[in-house]
Amino acid sequence: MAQTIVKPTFSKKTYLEWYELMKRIREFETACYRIYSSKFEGRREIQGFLHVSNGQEAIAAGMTSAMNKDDIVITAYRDHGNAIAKGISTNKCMAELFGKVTGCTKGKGGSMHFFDKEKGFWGGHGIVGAQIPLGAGIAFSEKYRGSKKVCFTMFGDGAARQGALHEAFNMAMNWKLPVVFICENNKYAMGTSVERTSNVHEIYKLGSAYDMPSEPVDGMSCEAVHNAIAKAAKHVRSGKGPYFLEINTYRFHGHSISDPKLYRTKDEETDYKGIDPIKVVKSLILENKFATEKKIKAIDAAAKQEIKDAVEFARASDFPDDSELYNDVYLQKDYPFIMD
Ligand SMILES: Cc1ncc(C[n+]2csc(CCOP(=O)(O)OP(=O)(O)O)c2C)c(N)n1
Ligand SMILES: [Mg+2]
Repeated sequence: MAQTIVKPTFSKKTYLEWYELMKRIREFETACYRIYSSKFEGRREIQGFLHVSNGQEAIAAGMTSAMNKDDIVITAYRDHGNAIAKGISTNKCMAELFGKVTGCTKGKGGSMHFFDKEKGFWGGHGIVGAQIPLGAGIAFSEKYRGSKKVCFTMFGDGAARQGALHEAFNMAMNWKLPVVFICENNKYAMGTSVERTSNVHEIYKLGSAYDMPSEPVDGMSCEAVHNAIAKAAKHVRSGKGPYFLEINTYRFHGHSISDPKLYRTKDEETDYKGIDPIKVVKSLILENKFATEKKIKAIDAAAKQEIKDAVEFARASDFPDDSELYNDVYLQKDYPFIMD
């Protein structure tokens, strides 16, 4: 696939905002990949699982420009980019990866469990597909309380094969809940391709079983994502019930850091890197003289510095105190067996 220069259909301001956000996310992901794979003063600073979203940034960018600030996002464990897009500071995100008390989940959640209720980011969920009914539940709560918020419920192509999806789709349609279901189809669930998990390869078609309006979206294009999200959100906010988008994308790295990616070809990777959304938006900005090379370099440098600062912040922060162990988890302090 050759990189194509698209004529602008959005304002200069929007393209620059998309570029800046995607660049910040890419720098964050690249930094945590590097830190995870190395040691600092003899120890690994980021432990546990780590799943990065390099390549999928146009989804976060297009969603951010199309949704209302007080809308809600809930997603799976590949959550860093969507959390940053929803406004959680990179300091808090990096500190969470370092297991520090200043993290967005006070250092107890790690990579898979970013969370910030104030920002409308309801996680970060490690159980594949678990967030699909949770997202429908959040939408139920918003409808019940009469708010106009939409809950954007995101999941992967692997999660789309979970039974919970069908129960959630059914009830969400039946109750006309304000939810946009979004499948980030990055072609693989760990090392298993979409083609190997079902006879139905076009995941958006699952919505038709529930009469849910559903469509595929080009997830390497910020414009396409924005347009689809805006259309879906308008439909949902008018009270007509859920909408389902299958956003087709690609993860440049393996499933997690330890994945050697033996299940896919170098040609496939090269093709998708040719349509890297950051490169596409950068070319469009330069071609249309929305910014000079110098301005682009300044945005790049600012993103690099922000993430460098976030690493310093995380490094300098404290680990949670032992007394915090049972706070904010689904266990009661006075539950008998934990006292022994
Ligand atoms: C219920 C459950 N089953 C299996 C796993 C192990 N697992 C972790 S990630 C994953 C693949 C999910 O792929 P997908 O939904 O496509 O998301 P992606 O990693 O591509 O973002 C699996 C099977 C799990 N975490 N939870
Ligand atoms: Mg996947």
